[in-house]
Amino acid sequence: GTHLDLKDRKHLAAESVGAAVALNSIGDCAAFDNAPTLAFPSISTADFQFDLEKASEIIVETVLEYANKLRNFRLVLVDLTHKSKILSLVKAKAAQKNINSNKFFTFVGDITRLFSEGGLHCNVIANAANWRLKPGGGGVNEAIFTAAGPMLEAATKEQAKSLTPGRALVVPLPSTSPLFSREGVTHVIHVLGPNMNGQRPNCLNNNYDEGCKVLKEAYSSLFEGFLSIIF
Ligand code: AR6
Repeated sequence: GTHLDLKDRKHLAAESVGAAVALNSIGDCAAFDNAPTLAFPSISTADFQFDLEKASEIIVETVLEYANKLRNFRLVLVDLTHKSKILSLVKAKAAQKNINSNKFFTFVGDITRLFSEGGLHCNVIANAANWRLKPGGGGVNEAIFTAAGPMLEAATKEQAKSLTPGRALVVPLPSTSPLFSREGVTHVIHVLGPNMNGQRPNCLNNNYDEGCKVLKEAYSSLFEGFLSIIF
């Protein structure tokens, strides 16, 4: 017959994501497939309304500083669609700077389903958090807390009650969390970026001198947190 059951559909979906992945990561070699990997969303550029051009500059600059520090690990910037402006900007800038594409690449997919739907092994994922470290609020924060289950909120509370802009918090994920068992994610790193949205707390009112400084700190704290896990 011509009808596909759910399993077939899932399989096809995974295949099409897989094809996109192959295009995404031309130049990858097998040796890096199981390297410790941090997947991270673009901090502050959606709900927090941070300028995309400035953010892309900071991402590439900070990745460059860390990419040469260590041999065997990967940093992956993730966004939901192929139309993502931040992914295009970062890709172009990373190519200009000749960053090793085995160590740093962009990837299209849901950060909570990178292995199950995208075939990408990531043992650590970053979250664009809020200062209360609470679930909800939409965006990647809501997606990660929902996918991880209530144990993420509990594990987060054990570490801290709030977060300052520019800081990151490493949270080990209980093995009972679906993110752990299904996706192989062992840690979530919450990151609080600078906020340019007047409807959200601590708005910087377009002060990009301060904003860029804080975003740079946020990525540095994130990458330091990742290194503290893998070494
Ligand atoms: N997978 C991958 N990337 C995603 C996903 C996902 N499931 N969902 C969103 N993105 P945002 P912010 C991308 O708004 O600007 C929350 O309410 C998205 O396309 O999540 O730092 C928190 O509670 C964008 O590129 O984070 C805070 O209050 C990136 O993730 C506030 O929003 C970040 O978008 C933080 O705002």
